[in-house]
Amino acid sequence: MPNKRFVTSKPKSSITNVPKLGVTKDDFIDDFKQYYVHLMGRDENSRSSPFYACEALSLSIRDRLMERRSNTDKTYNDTDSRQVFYLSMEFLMGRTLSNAMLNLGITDAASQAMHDLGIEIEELVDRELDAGLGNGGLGRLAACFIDSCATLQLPAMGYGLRYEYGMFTQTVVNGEQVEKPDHWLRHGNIWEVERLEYSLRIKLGGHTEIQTDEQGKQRVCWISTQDVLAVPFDTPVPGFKNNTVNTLRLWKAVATEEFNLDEFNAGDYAESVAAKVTAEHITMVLYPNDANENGKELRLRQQYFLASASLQDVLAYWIRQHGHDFSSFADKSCFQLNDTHPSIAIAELMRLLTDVHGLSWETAWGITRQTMAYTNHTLLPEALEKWSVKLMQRLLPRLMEIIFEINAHFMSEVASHWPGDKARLSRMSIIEEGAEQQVRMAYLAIVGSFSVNGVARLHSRLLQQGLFRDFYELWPHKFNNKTNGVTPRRWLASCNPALAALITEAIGDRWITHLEELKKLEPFAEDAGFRNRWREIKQDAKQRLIEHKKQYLDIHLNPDALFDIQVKRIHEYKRQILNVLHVIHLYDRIKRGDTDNWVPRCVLIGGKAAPGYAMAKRTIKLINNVANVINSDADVGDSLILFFLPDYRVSGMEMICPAADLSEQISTAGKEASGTGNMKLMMNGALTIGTLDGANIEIREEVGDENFFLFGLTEEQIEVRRKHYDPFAIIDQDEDLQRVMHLLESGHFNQFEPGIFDDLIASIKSRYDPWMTIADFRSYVDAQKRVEAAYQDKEHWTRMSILNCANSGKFSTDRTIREYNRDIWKLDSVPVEYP
Ligand code: 26W
Repeated sequence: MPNKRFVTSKPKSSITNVPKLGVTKDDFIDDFKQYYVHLMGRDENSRSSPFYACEALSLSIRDRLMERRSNTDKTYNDTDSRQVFYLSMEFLMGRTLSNAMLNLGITDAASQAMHDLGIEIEELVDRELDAGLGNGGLGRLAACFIDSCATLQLPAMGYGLRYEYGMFTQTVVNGEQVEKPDHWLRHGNIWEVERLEYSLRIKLGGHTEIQTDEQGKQRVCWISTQDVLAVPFDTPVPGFKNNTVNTLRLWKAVATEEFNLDEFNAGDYAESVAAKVTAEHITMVLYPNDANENGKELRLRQQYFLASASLQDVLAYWIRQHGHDFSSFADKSCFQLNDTHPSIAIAELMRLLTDVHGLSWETAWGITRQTMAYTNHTLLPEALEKWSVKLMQRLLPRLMEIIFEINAHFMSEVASHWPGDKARLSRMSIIEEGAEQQVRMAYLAIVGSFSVNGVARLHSRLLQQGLFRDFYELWPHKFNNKTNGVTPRRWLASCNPALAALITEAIGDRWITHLEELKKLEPFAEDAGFRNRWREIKQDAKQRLIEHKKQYLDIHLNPDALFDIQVKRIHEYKRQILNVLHVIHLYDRIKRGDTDNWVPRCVLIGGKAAPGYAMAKRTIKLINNVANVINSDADVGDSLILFFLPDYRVSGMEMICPAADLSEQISTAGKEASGTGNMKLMMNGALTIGTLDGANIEIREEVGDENFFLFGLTEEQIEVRRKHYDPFAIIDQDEDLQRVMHLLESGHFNQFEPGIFDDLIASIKSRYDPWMTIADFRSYVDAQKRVEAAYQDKEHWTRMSILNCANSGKFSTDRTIREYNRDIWKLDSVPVEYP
């Protein structure tokens, strides 16, 4: 007999059937007060804390998101739609509030509500901490992708890790980078919802055993593991004014409730509790390396934790919907792997389908190869992930067995395609032989998936002809290109409202979701009145950037100068040093009095260096030292300013790109897979000075050579020149470069710090400098001269600025995602009704 108190009766009304929330100014005022006064217990009349005001507004907006999210979920369930799952170790989301208001179409109502309450909304927006759960391009791309998926009404879900500490914050002390942990969750995170009910168990360690099940079938069992719980936290991802709100699900590692009984009984209570802490380390911190794999065990734990939790989650959902019949699983699901970081998912899906759900190897492999797709983001050999077989055997013994088996099948496929070609077998093997056996994760990713793509046309071609050549010969149909993009909601509509309003006034607002419509701006480049307004908006943005920086930094910038911007991770291949060489050259010209037709410049460089990357850190020191000398030289004055912008991050770029005149995209040709900062700057009317690298090539193609400052060796020329590269001879023949090198080598920028730049100087003077900085110096300086000449003619510069924006339509992630969907995912768009 059930306990009477718990007998359930038929509900009179469903719990989830709550009245719809309004979106007028008055609705926001009511809800704001409700949260501010009742939930937070703050006094309405002494509103001293913008923090709580920000929380109260955000909570009101979150309610609207949640309502639409459950509606969206229900629609996807009811329609049993095919779905894509975007697996990424990084989602660099930045701030949420203003983007959420924009996409919900409530910016005006919410702003007016706050205004009526005596609060300026900009102040609240600026209080929000960045969710910095990524390093750079790859992580931000994931964030732009899920925005576009929601806007295109695609059933897409992001899966990632909920790091307790995101990308470190950077301060500069005595010109050097100092890293501080980014405890971004310290005041909580109101945008997420914990979903304890969907927690999952993740295995680590232990060993495998063959056991016979009730049906007499032999099965591999992975036992004696140390398990960790994966707890999901969901963040809503709204589409642009379309009622779709998708989900980003981030996993947190939590210790299981069990104690290690042996240790406990032996009296090692403290040790057994300490083991719990180890489990929770898994999602403690984001690795701050953007291009150097370092084989750390904790990183492998993170990768497996993400892959296993996400796949188990998808399978559990499948079983709730369809039972244990997996025959149409591949028709309904697709996984996109953001680089090799989550590619252990290929082996994990095999494990789950065979060991746990009892499918045959062949059936499971068929499903895996039809559902997995892999995106490569870099050609740099030092960034290609390899895991030691020994480490994998210890941490993931069952996964290692599966990878060996995948490789055995694959090697026989290669052998039958190229009979007798031993060299080919060893080149293509997923297992690299050598002093220590290693798993080549990129090869596992290619073998286990049906699609392999690069992120810009050149990059994809180089993958096919170079890095993955053998695989391309075997499976040409797998390879494709998907040129990157950025979301125009955040990177134009929201970060540059004045420019967005001018554009909308001229051509209507369809550009926000159909960015190719910006093309209609072209005729306005010939309209003097329009150009004037365009210039004013740029000028205001510069002023705003200056005022903003002044709050935190001792900075003096000249708003009438050309704003010359290079913001991105600090890396030798991105050649921030080439930029500095040019600045030193300009300084030298001023000192020599060679200043006819001078164009005043503010050169702003920002970016983080991986904490273990000595040369990148030394580059930051160089920028700061050169800045110190130049900025304090009375002969220089306002003619030339160099500034290092500390703690460059998503919200930083939102302030910077509206103010940029010139975008520095100066990587060694063939090294930058795509670049996406180049696109944000172009969209906001900056002109590019760049090499034929990554997406620069496509940017130039769109905007035309006459609106782009091209310089430098091509990728082919670089590879030819490399063989007989002689930087000494180049310096010898270039008087300007000699003078620059002399200033550097004489210690002019490090008078009281002798020798600190010796390694850096030696690296660019080396015949083996992989980045060949000296080779491009002359052509870079000449291109910068063309920039100056163009900037002299304000009207013409503005024309070019408008044309850059007008031709940036291709670089919307809406276009990128449409292509992913057309060629790889093949999802139907699923409109969501919101009565
Ligand atoms: C193993 C450590 C590690 C971590 C991250 C290695 C490599 C990475 C990424 C590949 C770094 C990254 O962000 N790559 C960038 O991806 C962008 C999005 O596709 C491209 O636009 C950039 O060109 C590429 O450098």
